[in-house]
Amino acid sequence: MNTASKLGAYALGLAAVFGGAVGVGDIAGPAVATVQAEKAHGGGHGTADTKEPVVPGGLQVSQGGYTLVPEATVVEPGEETDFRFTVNGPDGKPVTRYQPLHGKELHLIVARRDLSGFQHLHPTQAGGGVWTIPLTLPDAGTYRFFTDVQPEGAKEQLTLGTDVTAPGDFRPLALPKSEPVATVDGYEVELNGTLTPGTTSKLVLTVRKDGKPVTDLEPYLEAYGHLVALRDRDLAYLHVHPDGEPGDGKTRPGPEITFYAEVPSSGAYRLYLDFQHDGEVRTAEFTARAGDADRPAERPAETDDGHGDHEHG
Ligand SMILES: [Cu+2]
Repeated sequence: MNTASKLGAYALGLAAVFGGAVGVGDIAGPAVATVQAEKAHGGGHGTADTKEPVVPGGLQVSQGGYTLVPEATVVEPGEETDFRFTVNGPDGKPVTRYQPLHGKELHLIVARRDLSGFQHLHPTQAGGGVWTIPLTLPDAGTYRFFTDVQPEGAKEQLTLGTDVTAPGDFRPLALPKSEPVATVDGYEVELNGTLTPGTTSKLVLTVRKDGKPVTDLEPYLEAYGHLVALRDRDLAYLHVHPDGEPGDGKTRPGPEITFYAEVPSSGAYRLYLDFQHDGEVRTAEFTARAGDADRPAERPAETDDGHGDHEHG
């Protein structure tokens, strides 16, 4: 059974908006679907059991005939700009019609390439297929922009990615150490579960405030939590939705949010959990490691002299 169908089983009924192959926790899904679609196009359809090499989402600016076209790829740091872009279709023209994904036609995720400065934004259409969003890149550096979209007529959901640079001097931040509890605005979020490359891993995030479990999380974009994972060093992208939805009669509004995620390789990932409580969306961030290979990927946070990749002894 290949990755897409395995995850499809988990995704049944809860991620239909993302399309069957994308599903829950499926960094590999879109690429697998692409491979299969190409095979189908070439006349073969029956090789679903063959494990194909998979390109994770977000690494390409153009995929399946659709291309992310930013109006500018240089943005002054610390200043609000009107960031504009289009997604151009196979005919070269901006796409104007999209299938909503979790209540929005387009999700824009921004992170600096050192995995700091995460933003999850929802641009609006300005007409003619042009998307616009007031955006501030707080500090200098190169940022990765991801758009989650499903253009009408596209076979699947796509995550297109482009670099945008905020010019100036900057020092990359070390990847924070892997800690089970993240704190944001007085909330503590605890991460339980282990990412195992190539298999579906259960992650449970527990939200507390002042030491007490939060049991009245609010739906945000049709879910109690959204989890984005970015792979350290190349920013391969994974967007996971929880197991269960608000209003399904069994999913509780906290304190636990359960995700099923599959990461494509060992190494370090930065996880960003968006959750809403008391009318505000907050992001809890974690560093998580998948597998044991590639240990040097975890750059020491405090005592680092910038040469954390050296192994002694
Ligand atoms: Cu979004």
